[in-house]
Amino acid sequence: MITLKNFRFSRRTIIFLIPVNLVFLFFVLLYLESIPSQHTKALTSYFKTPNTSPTFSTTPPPHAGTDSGPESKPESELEVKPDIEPEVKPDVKPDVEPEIKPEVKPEVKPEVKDTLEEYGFRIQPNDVQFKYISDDPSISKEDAFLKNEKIYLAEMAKDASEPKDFNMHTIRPPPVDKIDDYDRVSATIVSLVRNQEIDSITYTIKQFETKFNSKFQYPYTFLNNDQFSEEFKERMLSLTNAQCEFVVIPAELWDKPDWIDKERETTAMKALADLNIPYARMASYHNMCRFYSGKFYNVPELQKYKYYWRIEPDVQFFTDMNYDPFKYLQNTGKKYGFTVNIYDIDETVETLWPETLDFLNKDDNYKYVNPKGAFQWLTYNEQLPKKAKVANGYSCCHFWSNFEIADLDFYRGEAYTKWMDHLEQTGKFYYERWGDAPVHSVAVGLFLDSEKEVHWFKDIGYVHNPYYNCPTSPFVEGCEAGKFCNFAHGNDQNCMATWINQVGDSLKKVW
Ligand SMILES: Nc1nc2c(ncn2[C@@H]2O[C@H](COP(=O)(O)OP(=O)(O)O)[C@@H](O)[C@H]2O)c(=O)[nH]1
Ligand SMILES: [Mg+2]
Repeated sequence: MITLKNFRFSRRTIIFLIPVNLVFLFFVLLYLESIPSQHTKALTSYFKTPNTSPTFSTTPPPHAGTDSGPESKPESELEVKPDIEPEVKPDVKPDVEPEIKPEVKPEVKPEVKDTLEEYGFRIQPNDVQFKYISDDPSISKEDAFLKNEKIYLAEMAKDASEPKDFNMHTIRPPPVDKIDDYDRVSATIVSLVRNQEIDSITYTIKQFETKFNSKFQYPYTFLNNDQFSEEFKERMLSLTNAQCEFVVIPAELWDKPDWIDKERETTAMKALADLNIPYARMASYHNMCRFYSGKFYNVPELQKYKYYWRIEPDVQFFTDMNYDPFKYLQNTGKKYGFTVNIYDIDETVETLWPETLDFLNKDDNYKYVNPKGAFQWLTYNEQLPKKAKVANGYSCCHFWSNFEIADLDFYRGEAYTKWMDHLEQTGKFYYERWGDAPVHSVAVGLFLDSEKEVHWFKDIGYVHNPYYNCPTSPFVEGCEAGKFCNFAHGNDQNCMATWINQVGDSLKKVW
């Protein structure tokens, strides 16, 4: 029988049992410890499941509250569980870049009222005004002219080989054998022309091809209010390897509207003719001006293009172009490019400026005015003060639109479209003789940033008789640097110095 004595553990048994117990105890403790952390893990994985709310959900899992343990705690406590991290949403950017709205608000000056006296403009709802601020109010027109001529000649004496504000090496012409593969911008060379101008447009295109387009082969769009003759088409096709489109302008974009008052028109034409205003009585010239002002960018065949270069019969190009000016505009964000800057005949635009101000002071149209506009250039009145007087505050300075390289979307935009609707309903393309050049220029001066969006193609030597842009440049041949007019008495028609003053130091970044 087993006696108590017999039951006593032998020393060997005790030595064996101690580690066994310790191991058992260890596992028991480990198990007890593991219970809450498993619950926590379950809860954590619930909150991290992909279909839960993107923000940290306070909704307990379906089984919460039925079990004992952490899940049955109040929701507020669940919310602050330290090891439950809210789902971190990856920084997913929307596919569509957020639209960057152009700044249309006027610069905020401490005293808005002072801007008219200090800076020459006030741009507020139903209160848009412009005023020329002179630094020498008593200057005579003769002295103003001499001062401006000096500014112009000094500027033209500087080298103007190429613009400096862009890496021109990236927009060079393609190698001759790669021209078919050239990655062209959406652009066309535009010319409104009549069949009888076949020789004078041939003269233009021959040079234009030599100096520029044979290297790039941008397509031509010839526009006419009549059918182009076969002879005309064949001749143009023989001058270029580029594509040519011959377009008859739809009558509604060309013809004078029916509602124009014939009597008023005839009286106005006679009044202008009496002043020896060129083309005063020429109905087709009025149509042309209206078409180039407010219609040409709506021609169906031009819808596929964003940029255009306008050329005219009988002009001359003097610069051997070694870069793509459309790509230059596109890459710099510029919208309007010009070469010649002159005064218009004031009697032809007597009410263009007042009508424009009427528009800007209507509804919320003030918002279309770009606070960086060329207001001082638009209102300058010292060199030819009679101009600004007759034109009711408009200097008559304008970019000569027989040369233009520009962005068609500028005209297609809201500001230009609405303003053009306003001008159109006045009928004054017929009751006065508003030209497309002052019309484009007033819009450029009001709606664009004069320093960033308007470009003087100073490097492009050009003449439309009698006015020149002739730069100092190794790429120019055939004109005299700095020459402005074929007749000395026409030099006072130059408005470029006012533009140079307007854009100030920004010109130094380009030239
Ligand atoms: N198809 C067509 N083109 C015209 C008409 N009148 C003018 N043009 C063109 O419009 C542009 C400006 O006319 P232009 O006579 O040169 O005017 P200016 O430069 O102001 O003297 C030129 O390209 C002309 O060929 C017209 O009645 N029909
Ligand atoms: Mg012309």
